[in-house]
Amino acid sequence: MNVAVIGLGYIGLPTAAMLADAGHSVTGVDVDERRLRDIRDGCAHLTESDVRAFVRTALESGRLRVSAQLPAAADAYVICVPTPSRHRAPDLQYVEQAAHAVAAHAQEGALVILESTVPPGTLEHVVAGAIRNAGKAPERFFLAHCPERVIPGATLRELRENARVIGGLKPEDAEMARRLYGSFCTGEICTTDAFTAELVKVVENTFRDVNLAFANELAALAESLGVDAWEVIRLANKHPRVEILKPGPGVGGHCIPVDPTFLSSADPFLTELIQSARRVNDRMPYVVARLIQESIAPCRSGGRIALLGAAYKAEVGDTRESPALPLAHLLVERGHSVSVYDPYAAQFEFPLAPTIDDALRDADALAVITDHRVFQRLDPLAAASSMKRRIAIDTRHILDASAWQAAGFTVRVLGAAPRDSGVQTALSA
Ligand code: SAJ
Repeated sequence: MNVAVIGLGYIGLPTAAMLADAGHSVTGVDVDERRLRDIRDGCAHLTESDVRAFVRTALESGRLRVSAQLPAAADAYVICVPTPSRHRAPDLQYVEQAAHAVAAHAQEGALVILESTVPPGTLEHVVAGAIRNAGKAPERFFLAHCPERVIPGATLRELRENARVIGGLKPEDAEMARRLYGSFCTGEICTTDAFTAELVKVVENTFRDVNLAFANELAALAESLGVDAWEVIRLANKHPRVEILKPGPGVGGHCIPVDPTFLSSADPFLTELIQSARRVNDRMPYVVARLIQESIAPCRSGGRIALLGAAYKAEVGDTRESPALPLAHLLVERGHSVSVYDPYAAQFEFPLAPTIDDALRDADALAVITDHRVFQRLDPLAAASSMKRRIAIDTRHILDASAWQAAGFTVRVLGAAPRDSGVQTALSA
C-alpha cells in the first residue's frame, strides 16, 4: 500500500517505520521543517536508540521518505498529530488541520485512520466533517480510529506486540484498518465502532487516573493513620486480584491528567468518581508542599529547596503537566526559593540547574520529585557536602532511607508516617 503518516512525533515516526518495514511505501509528513531535517540527518533527537536505528534503516531502504507535503495519492492516511491540552481541555487544532489536508487530498476509497487521543465523537465530527466540507462523501471512504497505546521507552516492542482496538464508522472501515495494522502488529486486533474505540482509549487512561488517586489518597492519609502506605499497598497487591499503583507527588503527562475530562464533560452529574480522582491527584503537590514545610521547620519561609526532577515520570525529559511545576510555584508562594535539577528535561518554567551539585548547593532540603534512577543512586555524603541542612523528602520512595539516615539526614517519605511520630491515629483513638 502507499501510506501517508501525518505527524512524525513519538508515535507517528516509529509507526511510519513499522509500516515501511512491513513492505509498504510510506511518506512521513510533518509541518515542522526542523523535525524533517533532524530525521534526514539521522534522528539524533530520538532518545530510544532502537527506534533511531529502526527509522534509519527504513529511510535507507527507500520505503520511508519524509516530506512537508502530502504525497500526490495514497491508499491510506494515518493521522498521528498531538492533541495538546489547554487548561486541561483538548486542543484539536492539529487534528483539524491534518483532517482538512487529508480531506483535500484523499480520493474515494482511501483509508483514513486517526491515531491521536481525542474526545469521543472526533472521528465523526472532525474527520468525516472535513471530508464533507471538501465536497466529498465520507461514506465513500474507510474511516477508522486506532488509538495509540505505547509507553515511551518500549516504543518498538509495544507497537508490535500490544493488543490494538480499531473502531470504524462502518464495520468494513475497521476491517480495512485491521488489515493495515495486521501487517506489523502481532498483538490481538479487536474491531468495534469508532465511538467505542474513542471511549476505550479515554477509559484506559481514566482507569489509571482513578487508581493513582486511590494510591495518592492512601499516601495522604498515612500520617493520620500512622502507617506506611507503601507497605500497605505492597502487601495488598499480594492479593491476586488487587493492583494498586504507587503514590507520588501528582499525576503528570499529556494524557492521564487530561483524558478523564473527556468523560466527565460528557455528564458532570454522573461522573463524581472521575472528578474526585482528578481533584485528589491535583491536590498532591499541596500535600508535598506541606510535607516539605513541616520537614524544614522551624524555617517557615526563606528556605531553599532543591527539587530533584522536573519531568512528569522516570527516565523521560517530558515536563508536560508535571507536578514539579505546581509544587515549585507553591513553595515560592510560601516564601521559599527553589532550585531544580533534571538530567533529561530541557524545558521547564523554572531555571534548570546545570548539575545536581548546583541544585543542592546551600539547600535546606532536597525533595525527590521524579523517580529517575540517577536519584536513587545519589550519594548522601556527597549531597550533604553541598547542602546547608541534611533534610531529604522522598515523594517516590526511591532513596535508601537507612543510608541517608546514616549520613545524618532526616528522611521523610511521602505516605509513610515517621516511626517515632507517636501519632495518635484516627483508628487507635
Ligand atoms: N505514576 C505514579 N505512580 C505509578 C505510575 C505512574 O505516580 O505507579 C505517575 C507518573 O509519574 C506520571 C503519571 O502517573 O506522572 C502518568 O504516568 P503513566 O506511566 O501512567 O502514563 P503516561 O502518560 O506516560 O502513558 C500513558 C500510558 N497509559 C497506560 O499505561 C494506561 C500509555 O500506554 C499511553 O500511550 C499514554 O498514557 C497515552 O498517550 O495515552
